Amino acid sequence: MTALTTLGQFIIEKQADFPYAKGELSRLLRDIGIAAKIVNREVNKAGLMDILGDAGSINIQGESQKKLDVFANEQFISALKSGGECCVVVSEENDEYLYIDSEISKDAKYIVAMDPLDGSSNIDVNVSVGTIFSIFRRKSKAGEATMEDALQKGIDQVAAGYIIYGSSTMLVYTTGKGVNGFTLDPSIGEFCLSHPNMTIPEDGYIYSINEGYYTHFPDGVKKYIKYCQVEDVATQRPYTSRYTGSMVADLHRNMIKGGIFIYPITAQAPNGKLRLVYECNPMAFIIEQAGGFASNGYQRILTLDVTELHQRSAIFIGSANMVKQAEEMMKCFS
Ligand code: AFP
Repeated sequence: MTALTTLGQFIIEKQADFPYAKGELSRLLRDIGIAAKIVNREVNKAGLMDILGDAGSINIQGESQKKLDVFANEQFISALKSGGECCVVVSEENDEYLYIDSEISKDAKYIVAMDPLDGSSNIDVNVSVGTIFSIFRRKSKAGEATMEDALQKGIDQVAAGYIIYGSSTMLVYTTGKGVNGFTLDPSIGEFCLSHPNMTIPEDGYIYSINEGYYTHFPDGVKKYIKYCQVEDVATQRPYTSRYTGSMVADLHRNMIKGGIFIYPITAQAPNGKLRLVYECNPMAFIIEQAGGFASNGYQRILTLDVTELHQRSAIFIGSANMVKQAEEMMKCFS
């Protein structure tokens, strides 16, 4: 029997990878892990409790918030506040960034951007949802953190991860030295290392896109979808189509099995739907660390300029060869 490694043990062991680190990032990741367990408990109870339905408020994207979104947002913020290693939180649920003005946090080194409960429209129907997080070092030296601290390019992330609340709950993260996945063992209440050194196959046979919007897609995307559907024995086409409406679930599956996830610009969403800071950038960092690639169709996601907290972007992400091929087809029509 192999020895069990908990997330806490793993984080401490990996601190040696950063000889000058003083343990702040480790503590920050541990705080996120604790909040994830609390959110997991509530997500699991969602079908039982009178917790479904709109909380009544509308977030900056004009979307109605579910109560569990609000709950998850509060839990992560509260864990980050009490941990003291994060001075700014950018969240999908908050219009502005939140500067943590407490004695222990105000000079903390790290910024956290997050989507506390992504895919939340799936909660009502018991389909997987997820949390996505991204961690940066602050640029300003001390005192109140600035907008510049919050608006950093994806390439400057020091860590990123996601939690998938699925048939089992997993936390997957990277600190720029590969990707590791931990499955929550409910009997001991610990995330345990279950997927060490995760890698995404270079080629895949799954494509994930909301084909209902086909007529509104750019021609390059239409061409790529047709390519996926054409029969060809040599390349094992037609590919399989899988799309849950929960990015974390779709990307997690594609990371393990190989595949591409696309959310392009559409006629209705001319800049794309997904958010660069707390959806595209963290997922791009994780997938690249696993050996895959992420693009907006023309440019690597991690190098895109960030000008707004809730900026949107198109995304093509997954197995490197699939994303490169989709990019080639986009170029044909640009
Ligand atoms: P919600 O959090 O509003 O459910 O959005 C989920 C999401 O951001 C992402 O997880 C999905 O892949 C994508 O939007 C689904 O969008 P469509 O319903 O337009 O396909």
